[in-house]
Amino acid sequence: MSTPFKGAREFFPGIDRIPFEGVGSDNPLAFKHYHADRKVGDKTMAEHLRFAVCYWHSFVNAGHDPFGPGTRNYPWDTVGEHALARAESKLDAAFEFFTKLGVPYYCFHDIDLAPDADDVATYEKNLKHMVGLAKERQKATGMKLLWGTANLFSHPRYMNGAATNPDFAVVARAAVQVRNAIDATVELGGENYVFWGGREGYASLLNTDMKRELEHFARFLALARDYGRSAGFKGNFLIEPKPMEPMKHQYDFDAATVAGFLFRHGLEKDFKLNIEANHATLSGHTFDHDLQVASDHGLLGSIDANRGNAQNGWDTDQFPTDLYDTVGAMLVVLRQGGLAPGGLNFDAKVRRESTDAEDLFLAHIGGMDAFARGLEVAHALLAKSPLETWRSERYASFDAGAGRDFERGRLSLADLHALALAAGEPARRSGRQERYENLLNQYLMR
Ligand code: XUL
Ligand code: CO
Repeated sequence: MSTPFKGAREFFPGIDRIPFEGVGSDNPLAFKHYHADRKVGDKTMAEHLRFAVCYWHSFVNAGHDPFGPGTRNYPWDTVGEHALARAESKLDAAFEFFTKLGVPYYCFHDIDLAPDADDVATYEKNLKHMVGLAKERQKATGMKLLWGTANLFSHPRYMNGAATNPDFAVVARAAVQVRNAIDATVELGGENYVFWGGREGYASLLNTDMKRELEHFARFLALARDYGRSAGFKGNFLIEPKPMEPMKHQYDFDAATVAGFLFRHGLEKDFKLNIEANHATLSGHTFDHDLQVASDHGLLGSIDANRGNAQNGWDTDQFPTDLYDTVGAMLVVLRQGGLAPGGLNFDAKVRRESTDAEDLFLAHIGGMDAFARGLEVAHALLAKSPLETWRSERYASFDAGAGRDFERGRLSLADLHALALAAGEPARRSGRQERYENLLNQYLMR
C-alpha cells in the first residue's frame, strides 16, 4: 500500500496498513487488542468503538506551545506557495493516515480543512473547494465524517467570545462560520455537529452581563439548530463541556451545567453532549463521572478520547492509555446501549518532543488498543461478573414494600417518620468499595 489516491504524494512512506497481531506481538506498528471485526457481545469492536481521528492535533498543530513554535516538520505544510495547495496536500496526508490506521471516522474544524480568510467570500470559496475534495476522498476510501465544527476561538475577533460576545457584529460574524460549517457537515454526510464553547465565557464580572450572554448563547444555538434542520441535517448537535482554558470561567463548565442549560432553554431534544476526558478532570470530576451524568440525562452523544496529567492543571490532551479510564468509560457506554451516532474521537496530540512521523501512528495504536481492552473488560464485567447483581442488591430495599412505595411517590414525609420510628436504628451496610475494585482488577488482569 502506498497512497490511496492516483498521483498523490505518499506522506508516510515505509508504513503500511496497521495489522492486528495480538498480545504476543512486539511489533510497535501493530494492534495488540483492537481487532475491528472481533465480536464483543453482539457487535464488532469497530461498531462499538467508532473511532475518529481529529484533523487539528494530527495535521495542523505541529507542536507549538506558549513558549515556542512547532517542532514537527509537516511535509504537507511546505508544498507550494499557496495556502490552498497546502490544504490539498494536508487532505491527502490525512486520508493516507486514516486509511493506513484503519479508522472509520474523522473530525475537523472549518479552518483545519480550508484556509481561513477575513473576507467572507474567500473563506467560503476555500471551504467549498476543500469540501468537494474531501467528498471525493471519502468516496474513494469509505471514510466517514463523525462531526464537523467551526473554529470560533482562534481568530482575534473572538477574543471576547463568539455567540456570547458583547458586540453583536461578532455574534453575526460567528454565524457565518457556523452556517458554513453546518453546510460542510451536511455535504459530507457528517453524523454530528459540535459546539465547543472555546471563548464562550468571561474573565471578569465587572465588565460582564452573564445572564444576557447566556441568553444570547441559547438563542444562537436555537438558530443554528433551525438552520441545520432546514439544511437537511438529521444528526445530533453536540455541546462539549470544558470548565476553563482559554477563559477563566467557561459557560459550558461540565456535563451537569450544560444539561441544566439545555433543559432550561428547551434544546435537549436536538443537542447532546460530547464529553472529553481531560475536560472532565479539569472540572474536578473523573472522566466516567461526567459520562455518567450525561448518560443519566439521556444526553451522552459522543466522546473526545484523551487523558490529562495528574500533576498539571491544564488540558494536556494526551492519548488515552489508562485502562481504568477506558474500562470506566466503556461501562457507561455499554450500559446505555452504545454511542452511535456518536463515536470516540481522539482529541489528543503527540508530545511536542515526539517528532517522528511514526509517533502519530504509535499514539493512535495505543489509544485504540486501550479502548479495545477497556471494551472487553467492561463487557465481561457486565455480562459475566457479579457487578450488576451486587450493585442492584445495594438498592434492594426500594424494590418492594415501603421503599417501593417511596419511589412511586406514595409516601409522605410523615409516613417516613412513622416507618423510621417503628423500624429503629438502621443496620449498617458496608459499601464494599474494595470488593468492587478487586473485581475490576480481577477482570482486567485475566
Ligand atoms: C478544546 C477541544 C476542541 C474541541 C473542538 O479543548 O477539545 O478541540 O473538541 O472544537
Ligand atoms: Co475536544
